[in-house]
Amino acid sequence: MDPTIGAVARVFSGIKPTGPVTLGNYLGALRNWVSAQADDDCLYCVVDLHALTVPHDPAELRALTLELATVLVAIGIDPDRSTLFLQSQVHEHAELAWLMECTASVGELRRMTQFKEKAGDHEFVSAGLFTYPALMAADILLYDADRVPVGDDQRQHLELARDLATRFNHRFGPTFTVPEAGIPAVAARVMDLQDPTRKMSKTEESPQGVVLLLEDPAAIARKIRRAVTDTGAEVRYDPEAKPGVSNLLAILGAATGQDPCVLAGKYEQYGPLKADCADAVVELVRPIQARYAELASDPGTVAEILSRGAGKARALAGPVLDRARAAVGLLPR
Ligand code: AQP
Repeated sequence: MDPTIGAVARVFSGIKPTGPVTLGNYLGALRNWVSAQADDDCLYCVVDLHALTVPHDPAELRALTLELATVLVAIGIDPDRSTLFLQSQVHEHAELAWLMECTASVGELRRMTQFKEKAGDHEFVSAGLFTYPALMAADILLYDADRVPVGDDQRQHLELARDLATRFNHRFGPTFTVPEAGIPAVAARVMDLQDPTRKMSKTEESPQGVVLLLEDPAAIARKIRRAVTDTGAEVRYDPEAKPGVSNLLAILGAATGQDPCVLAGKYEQYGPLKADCADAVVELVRPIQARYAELASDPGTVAEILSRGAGKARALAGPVLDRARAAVGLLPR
């Protein structure tokens, strides 16, 4: 018998406080964070160190960090079941990141498409943006995570984390668990409503194309009703040929637990699809917004949850970091 059958898996994932949480973040990753809690041992992290890789305003970062942690509790991350914490409050992340930077090659970091997209032709590109995937690998490996629920855009970084764990284990002896990516079958990459060939993003300057989880429901419905669709009137799930309609079908499917291909058969025109999609998303966000309003009125509660979470995370991360330090030949502290 497979000894892992019935065993509790360790799950880890993180989100950057770079902007207000989008529907893409929620459908692609966060709702799977919530469902994983039923069976698994979960750690969830607001990865604030990652937010420093791009230009930012310190006061805004503080506000976004607290807002994001509050959103995570509002969507259903249960601090009594899962460990919820801030990356910067567990210093082991930064220290293991150095070991990962020394395990990764410049060539493989250079191949990361997110680095190329974010670096673009900006005059200033931080070294941190380049080494970001090494920090992300450290985040995951510090907790012996078996599974990492992420959206499709993080697939390449996750693959790198697996490669680094495998390389480290090969060079220095068994040290890290090699994690699997948990990418959802539906809505793994929610696209911008105004440009469905581009990912919906927190930091994208596309006010009409990005749906925010905490946005006024009437504004959400308006954006979805005005989403760019494709030429031809046929409703078909075909992300290549019909990216706009397929995006709406994926959003509606994810929001209502239905298969986008099956859903497509129920519509003959774009209008009713947009109307149903708007209603479904509004229903999805309503209870989250109500819970968020309650929690935000008492910021002390979330601060206490984060402090407790950091304590629990440190207790797990410390021994793993010590294991990695010893493996590479660093003397004990
Ligand atoms: N559009 C998306 N569709 C599905 N999943 C998505 N995710 C992000 N955008 C989509 C998933 O959300 C989780 C948290 O993302 P992140 O904060 O780690 O950074 P990101 O992937 O770079 O997301 P953003 O929103 O695009 O942030 P910025 O603008 O700061 O780069 C991840 O699991 C991600 O896959």
